[in-house]
Amino acid sequence: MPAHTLPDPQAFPKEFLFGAATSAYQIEGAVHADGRGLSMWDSFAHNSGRIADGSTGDVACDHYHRMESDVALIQSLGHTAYRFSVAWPRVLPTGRGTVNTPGLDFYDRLVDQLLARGITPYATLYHWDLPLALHAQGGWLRRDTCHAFAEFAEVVARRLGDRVHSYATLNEPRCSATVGYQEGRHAPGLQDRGMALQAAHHLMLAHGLAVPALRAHTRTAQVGVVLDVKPYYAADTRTETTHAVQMADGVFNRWFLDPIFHGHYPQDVWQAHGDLVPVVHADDLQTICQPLDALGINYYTRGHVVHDGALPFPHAREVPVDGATYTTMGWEVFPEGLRQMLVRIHREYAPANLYVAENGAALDDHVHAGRVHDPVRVRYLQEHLEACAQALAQGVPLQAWLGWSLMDNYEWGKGYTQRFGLCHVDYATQTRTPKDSALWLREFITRHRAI
Ligand code: IFM
Repeated sequence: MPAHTLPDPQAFPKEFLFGAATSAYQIEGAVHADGRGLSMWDSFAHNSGRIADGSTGDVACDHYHRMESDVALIQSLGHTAYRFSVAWPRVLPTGRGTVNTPGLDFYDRLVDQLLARGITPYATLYHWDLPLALHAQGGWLRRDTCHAFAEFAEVVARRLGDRVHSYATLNEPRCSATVGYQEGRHAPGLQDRGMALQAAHHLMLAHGLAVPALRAHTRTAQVGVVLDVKPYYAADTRTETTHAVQMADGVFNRWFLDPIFHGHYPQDVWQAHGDLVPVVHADDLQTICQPLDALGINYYTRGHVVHDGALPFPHAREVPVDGATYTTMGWEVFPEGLRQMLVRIHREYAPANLYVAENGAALDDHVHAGRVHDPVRVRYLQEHLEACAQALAQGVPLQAWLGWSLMDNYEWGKGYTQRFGLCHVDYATQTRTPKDSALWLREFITRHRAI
C-alpha cells in the first residue's frame, strides 16, 4: 500500500455502510436488571482472578440504562450502521425454556430506535456470554448446547425479524474456543487443546443449526457469521518457519473458514492435531456448511512469526517488526493485511457479501479540555479504510465497515485497561466524549453521503 494515502469516499459504493460495533457484556452493565440470568462471563469476571484490573462487566458503560442517548450519539456521529450483540441470558435466563420478555423487549426497542434514526442494525447472537446454567451442564463441550443455541436464535429472529439487516450467529468462534478453552485467558478459563477443538466444533455446529432457525423467521435479513482473521508472515527464511506460518494460518483462519464455506476441516492441520481432533458426527460438516448471505470479518493485526519448537503447536512465536506502530494491546498496525485477507477470502471462499465487522486500535487516550486527541487512531482508520477501498477496487463484494468500538468498554481479560472506543468513556460519570477519530470519521461519512 502506498505510504499513507487518504481514503477517497467516492471509492465506496453509494449504499456502503459505515458505523461501529459493540457487544452486550462489554457495554450493557445492568447484569441483574429485569430478569437477566447470569452468563459464564459474570462468573469468570468475579471469580477467576484473571482480569487484569480485577474488574467486571456489572456496570460497564451502563448502556442498558442509556440506550436511547447512546443511539442518539451514534446518529450524531453520522454512522449509517450499528452492530450490537444480543445477550443470551437476558433473553433466556437459564439458556433455554421460558423467554424473559423484558430482556427481549430491550433489543426490540434498540432496533426500533436505530431504524427511527436511519441506522442499519447488525445483530450478533453470540458474543461470548453463554448462560451460566448451560455452562454448568458442560457449555460448549456438550453437544446439546448447539441445539439450545438454535432455539435462542429462533426466539430472537421471531421477535426482531427483518428489522435487523444482517444477523451473525457467532462472533469469533476461534476466540471463544482457543482463548476460553485452551489459553484460559477468557471464560470459562480452561487450558486444554483437545477441549478447545471440541468447543470450536460445537460452536460451528451451533452456527449451522442456527442458520435455518434464523431463516425460518426472516425473509430479507442477511444471515451469516463473524470470524476473526489474521494473516501470518514469516520473519525469517527457515523451512521450519514457513511450516509454522502455514500451521498458524491453518489454526487461526482455515480451521473455521474451511468447514463453514467448504464443508471440511483443513487436512494438514487435522493431521497435525493427532489424537486431539474433535468428535465429529456423520452429518456435522454438512450442517456446518450452510449457504450464507454474508461473512463479517474482524481484523486488527497480522502475525509476524518465527518457528519456536519450545512453544506449543503451531510453534509460531510473534516477533516485533522494526519501525512498526503498536497499539496498547501490543498489536502491530498493519492495514495491508486487511486488504490481503479480504481479497483472499473473496477468492478462496467466495462469500456472497463481506463486511468488516470489527476494526480498530486500543490507545492510551485522555480527555483534555473536552477533546481527545488520538492521531494514531485517525491514521489507523484512514489506512484501513483505504485498504477497504483497494479491496473494493479488486472486486471484493464489501458492503460495510464497522469500527471497534463505538465507545471504550470492558475488554474482557484486560478489564477497563484498554480503550478501543471512537468515544471516550469516563466510567465514573459515564460521560461519552467523541475522540478526534470519531470526528474525522463523521466528516468522511458525511462526504460519502454527499456523493
Ligand atoms: O473487544 C474485542 C471484541 O469483543 C471481539 N473482537 C476483538 C475485540 C478487541 O479485543
